[in-house]
Amino acid sequence: MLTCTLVGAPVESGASQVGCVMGPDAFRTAGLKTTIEDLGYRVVDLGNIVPRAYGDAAHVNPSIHHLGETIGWASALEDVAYRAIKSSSLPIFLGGDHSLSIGTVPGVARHAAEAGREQFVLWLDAHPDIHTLKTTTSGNLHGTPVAYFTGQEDFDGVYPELRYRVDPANICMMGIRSVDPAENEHLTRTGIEVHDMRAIDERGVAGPLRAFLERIKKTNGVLHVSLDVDFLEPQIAPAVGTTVPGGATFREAHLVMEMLCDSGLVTSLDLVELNPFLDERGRTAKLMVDLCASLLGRKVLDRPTRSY
Ligand code: 6HN
Ligand code: MN
Ligand code: MN
Ligand code: MN
Repeated sequence: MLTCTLVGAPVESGASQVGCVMGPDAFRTAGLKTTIEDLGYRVVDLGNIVPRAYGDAAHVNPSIHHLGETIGWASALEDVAYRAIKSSSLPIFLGGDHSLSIGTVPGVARHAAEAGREQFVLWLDAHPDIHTLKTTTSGNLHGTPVAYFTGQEDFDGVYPELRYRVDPANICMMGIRSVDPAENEHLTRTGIEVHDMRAIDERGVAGPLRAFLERIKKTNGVLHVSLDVDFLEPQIAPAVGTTVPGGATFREAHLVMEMLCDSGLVTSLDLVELNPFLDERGRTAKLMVDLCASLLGRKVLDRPTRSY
């Protein structure tokens, strides 16, 4: 039986609004564990982890806040992510804000490197989260994970030493619709594949995703999926502090999950930015659990798996 490990990471130091601290427990209340068990998995819930001991950390960019705390979380998460992916078929990291990926992505990338596989990342988000410490103007560190784990300079000696970076050529972003000017430059410089909402309006999600999955299959790579609640249209997913209109629809999001399931390539998952304080009767938490179910094999009809 395949084992799925749930890791709660109630980090909210990377966001400007409080509330993500309640995220992991809201996923549990929405029935994540039994939903996954009903799909035939053994589920181990490791509970909520705590950050490494941290002190005050300062940076020349005065807008940055909660630097020490966010690094404390990242360092604990890198370790737990590595151990969780080593011991199970699918770790799911329950955020917490998106600064969680500062730890989870390098942690799973270490496992991939040791297995001689290439690490790929699918970033489902309204934002590219590719600020460096110099370029962030909000100072919210959930806007920085992609710049860090692709090895952009300027994190050296501040964030944990990056031993396992992800090649920008192995990243695909979908749902993007809010990009700061400096992030635009970083995206151009790194050449990361971005399917913004304009592109999805024109081409849909299936074509670009199929091409990315084929690329992963060809290199025998492994795939980490990072799902930010704000990837979704705020009318169906209001529980996030950084809503941007014009997000993925219910069907677009499910199709992404169903294709990911059929691909068999997903080896780890972040569910991030859920802020239960902003939810309406738990509907966002429930939708995220349903998306997770689609990713893990819930089907509309029992028919042979389609190959993507
Ligand atoms: N997220 N680019 C904006 C900032 O503050 O740097 C938004 C970041 C959003 C972060 O979506 O995880
Ligand atoms: Mn494993
Ligand atoms: Mn994000
Ligand atoms: Mn976002």
